[in-house]
Amino acid sequence: MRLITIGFSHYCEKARWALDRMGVNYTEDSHAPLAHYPAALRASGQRTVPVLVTDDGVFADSTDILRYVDPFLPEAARLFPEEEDARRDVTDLVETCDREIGPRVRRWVYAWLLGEPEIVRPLIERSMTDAEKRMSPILMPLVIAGIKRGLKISPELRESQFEKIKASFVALAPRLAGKKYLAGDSFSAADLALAALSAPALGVENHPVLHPDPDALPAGMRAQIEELRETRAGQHVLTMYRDHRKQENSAAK
Ligand SMILES: N[C@@H](CCC(=O)N[C@@H](CS)C(=O)NCC(=O)O)C(=O)O
Repeated sequence: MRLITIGFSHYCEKARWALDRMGVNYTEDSHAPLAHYPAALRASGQRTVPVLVTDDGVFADSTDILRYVDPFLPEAARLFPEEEDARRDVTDLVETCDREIGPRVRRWVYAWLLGEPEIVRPLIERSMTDAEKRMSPILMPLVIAGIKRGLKISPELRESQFEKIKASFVALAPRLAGKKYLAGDSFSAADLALAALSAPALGVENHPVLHPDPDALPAGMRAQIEELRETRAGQHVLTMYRDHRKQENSAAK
C-alpha cells in the first residue's frame, strides 16, 4: 500500500495512525504542499491528500481510509462500532472534527508559523521528496506564498482561530465528563480524528512527524498551546497520543 501525503499534514496523520494501527507495511510518499498535486491527481484525480493506493482501490479522503482499514483490525480494536446508532454517533463526531477542528488548527498554525522561516522551512523540507529538496530554493518561497494566499493567512487568525478551536473543545467537553472516550467505552475513530487533527495545537508527545521545540515557538503561540492543553478535550488528545498512538510500522519520516 502507498500513502500519498504532505508529511506534516494533520489529515495525513489521521490516515497514517489508522494504517499504523492495522500494523501493515506501507510506504509513505510524502511531498511538500503544492508539489503533492501531481502524485495526488495521478492517483485519485483529486488535489487533496491523504490518498491511499491499495489493491482494493484508491481512497482519497482520510475518513474513507479509516473505513477501509477498519475491517482489517481485530474486533476489539475497530474504529467504528457495529451497532447503527453508535456508528452514526462516531461518524458525526468524526465529521465535526474534519469540518471544524481540522481547518481551524491548520489556519492557526500557519498564522503563527508562516512568518517564522527557521521553524516552517525545516518542517516543509522534511516532507519533501529528494527531488523537491533539490529544488527547495525555488520551491520553498512558492509553497509559502501559495499557502498564505490559498488559505488567506493573516496575523489576526492567531487569535480568531484560537478562539474557534477553544469553542470546539468546549463543545466536546461534556461528552468527556467522567469518561475515557468520546463515544462508547473504547477508542474509536472519533478519538483518533480529534487527536490527529488537534495535535499541532497541543504539542503532543509521541507524534511521528511533529517534534517542535516548544522553546523555539513564538511566546504567544506557546501560551495558547498551554491554555488548550489545560482543557478537558486537550487533556484527552494528550492521553490518546500517549496510550493509543502505536507507530511501530509508521512510514513517517
Ligand atoms: N476531506 C479531506 C481533507 C484533506 C485536506 O484538507 N488535505 C489538505 C492537506 S491538510 C490538502 O491536501 N490540501 C491541498 C489542497 O486543498 O489543494 C480528508 O479528510 O482527507
